[in-house]
Amino acid sequence: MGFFLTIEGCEGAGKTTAKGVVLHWLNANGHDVIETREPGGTPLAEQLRGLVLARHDETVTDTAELLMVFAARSQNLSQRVEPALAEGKVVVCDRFTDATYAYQGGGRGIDEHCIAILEQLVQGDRRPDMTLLLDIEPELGLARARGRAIEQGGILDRIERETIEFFHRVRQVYLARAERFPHQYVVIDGSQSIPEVEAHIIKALQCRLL
Ligand code: T5A
Repeated sequence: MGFFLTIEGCEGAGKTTAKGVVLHWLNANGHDVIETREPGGTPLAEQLRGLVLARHDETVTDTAELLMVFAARSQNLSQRVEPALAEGKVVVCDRFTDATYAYQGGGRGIDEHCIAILEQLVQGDRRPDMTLLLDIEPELGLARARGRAIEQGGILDRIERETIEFFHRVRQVYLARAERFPHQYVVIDGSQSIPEVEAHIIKALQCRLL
């Protein structure tokens, strides 16, 4: 019933670009699709996203950050994801709980068993059917993300300002999870050109959804 597809990767890996390719292919092949993102996806979850990414005068504890991403996830799941899957739709979600393992687990150092407890509480048995992981050296991804932020006159969010070591730990957790869950993950080299990345994404979609 339905198909739950998530897109993951470090900053600037090309997730937004990949999402465009995925949505275009799914629509062209007659699938009924909704898109969402995490943290976010509902008005309340988007407010939580704002809190997670904003820079604050007061220190945000790692635990508070973890609870905010799961609070947003609970809203997104109950209001958007589960109803769409129940109607047989394909749900395309820009980041999901693999990001929590990578950022709060790898990046912040929170014990993965604590994350697993919240995952079970919030999601029950719901897991992605397929995860496209855009893998990239953090130096290249951050250069892209920071370049775009400068182009758009924006400022870096609270997480984008983390150290390069933080993003190396994030990447290592993503790669470890891809090895552990090969039925779920498709790893795509995000340092390739956009047409090359696009070709790999389409091949992966054809394998699972044609
Ligand atoms: N978070 C999220 C947690 O900490 N815990 C969680 O549980 C969850 C769910 C969300 C933040 O929240 C954190 C992680 C994140 O820090 P986000 O907006 O989802 O933020 O993630 P970002 O990584 O910040 O998104 P970006 O927009 O920076 O990166 P993308 O989407 O991966 O990259 P994209 O496609 O926008 O591309 C960036 C630039 O590179 C170019 C694009 O044109 C663009 O300018 N580009 C390429 N250039 C050359 N070759 C390619 N192949 C290219 N692909 C893209």
